[in-house]
Amino acid sequence: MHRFRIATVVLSAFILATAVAAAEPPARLIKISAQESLQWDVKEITAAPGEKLRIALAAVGAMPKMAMAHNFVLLELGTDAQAFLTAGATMPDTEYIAPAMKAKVLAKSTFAAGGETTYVSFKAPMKPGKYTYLCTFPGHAMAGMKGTLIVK
Ligand SMILES: [Cu+2]
Repeated sequence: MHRFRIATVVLSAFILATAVAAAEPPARLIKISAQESLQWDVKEITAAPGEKLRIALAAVGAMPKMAMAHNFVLLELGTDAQAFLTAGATMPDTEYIAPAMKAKVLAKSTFAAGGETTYVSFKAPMKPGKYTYLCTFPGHAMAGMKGTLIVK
């Protein structure tokens, strides 16, 4: 009898844990299309603090990775985007992100090229504000591959 009660308690706890896990909302999927014209079609994302987001960045086109690749990098609030890009411009081995600037990166995807899609999941920062996201491939952000994540 006693053993049965323990089993019931364990089972109840398991059911409760499962229910809590199921109640957690899934990440909101945001699709961004990266064109060879160096433009993104999503230049503004609005999210709640801590909201789970999943970016799907599609590299439209057929150019080789060396010549044309795109990533999604979200920068810490108040980061000087130009200084960040300049520091990493000659560093392809670290995805054009200078090691000294690593602390400024809140989230980043790998590079995608030639029709590939790259994904990155993260939680929106808790602090409200306007966060810059951009592609670190040299020249791309300044041409138009950047946008703003508005947390409010
Ligand atoms: Cu790019």
